[in-house]
Amino acid sequence: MEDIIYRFRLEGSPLTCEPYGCGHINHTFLVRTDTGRRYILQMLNGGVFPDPEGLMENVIAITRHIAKKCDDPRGSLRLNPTVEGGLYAEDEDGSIWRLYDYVEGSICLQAPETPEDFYQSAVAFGTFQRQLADFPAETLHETIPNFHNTPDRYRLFRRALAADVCGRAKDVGPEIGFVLAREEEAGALQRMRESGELPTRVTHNDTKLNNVMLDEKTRKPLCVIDLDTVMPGLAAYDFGDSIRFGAATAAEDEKDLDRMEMDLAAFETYTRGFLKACPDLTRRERETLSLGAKLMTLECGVRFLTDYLAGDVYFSIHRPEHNLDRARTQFKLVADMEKKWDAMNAVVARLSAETA
Ligand code: ADP
Ligand code: GN1
Ligand code: MG
Repeated sequence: MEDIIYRFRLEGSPLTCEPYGCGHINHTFLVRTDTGRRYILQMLNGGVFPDPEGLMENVIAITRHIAKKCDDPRGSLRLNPTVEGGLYAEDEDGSIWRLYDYVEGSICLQAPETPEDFYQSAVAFGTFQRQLADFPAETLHETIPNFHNTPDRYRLFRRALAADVCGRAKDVGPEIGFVLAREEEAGALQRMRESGELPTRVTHNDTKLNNVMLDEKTRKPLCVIDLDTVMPGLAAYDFGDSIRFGAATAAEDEKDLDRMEMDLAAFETYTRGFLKACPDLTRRERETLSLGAKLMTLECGVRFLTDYLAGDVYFSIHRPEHNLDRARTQFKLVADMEKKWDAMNAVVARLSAETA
């Protein structure tokens, strides 16, 4: 049992506390008590989040803002107080811990089981963005500076490549070539953000399918979780990262690249749900949705490859070449999106016209 659990006010006495979920960043545990209550206990990854107190201020404010707009208590993550009355606890090593209610009666998917599941995840993330449209964005802490600043991700990639601390660069020549060949295009969204061409919104920035909870019976959205990267951003980031993960025909770490493609039908399904939930996207924002899909996928691949070169210091890995396998699937997806580029844009244009 993690001792830290006793710092929180629980209903009942804790019986079990076990590692839980498939996140790559935080340490997540499922806690059960003798009354049958379940909680999610999380230790924030201090190496990833430089300002955990600022992050928790964000999470507290965002969950309160969303809870006010929902009738169902499961419509927002709910933090539980510590015995001292705070909403997070610091352990003797300086790590920050928090305790959420377990979202009961929910499912969390690693891949859509039906097109409808993926559609509902689009509604969930689109609704999340809309619920935060009146949130004061300037009060948010930037929990990871330059999170989706793709040129900055290239800068970090080049730095890891030059340092090559594990001597791995020699084995990944084709992957390095793939990244460098796309550097100019990779900066497109960042340039549009800086020029003011695209509005800044409060975005989630990590819109993987396993960061949304669906009702296990109705399979409709309950809430969006993993709020650590909620920051000002672009609609294309959230749309794009969902496509990267959920419109892929194989898992993020699939070794057989022949199985990895971007499913155009799934792309259409997600686009329909996202546009329905976020009808006020500007024309220019809609025009950049496909670009968001391609660049979020490329950026994620660059990040996995950077971490592979740096010795696997950021993402949790479960086998030696895990980050390299992940980078390769992302590059395969990007290449497939390049082939399907005109079709992707045609889907967005058609659905935009229908919802205008
Ligand atoms: P990470 O940042 O490491 O991805 P998450 O906050 O996404 O951490 O949590 C990891 C996993 O734990 C989620 O994908 C989900 O399966 C599960 N999880 C997290 N919070 C809850 C919750 N409140 N109720 C039920 N399951 C949860
Ligand atoms: C991480 O925390 P998790 O597992 O939901 C990462 C995302 C990546 C994703 C790739 C804070 O998401 O940016 O896209 O892995 N989160 C952080 O699967 O870096
Ligand atoms: Mg997560």
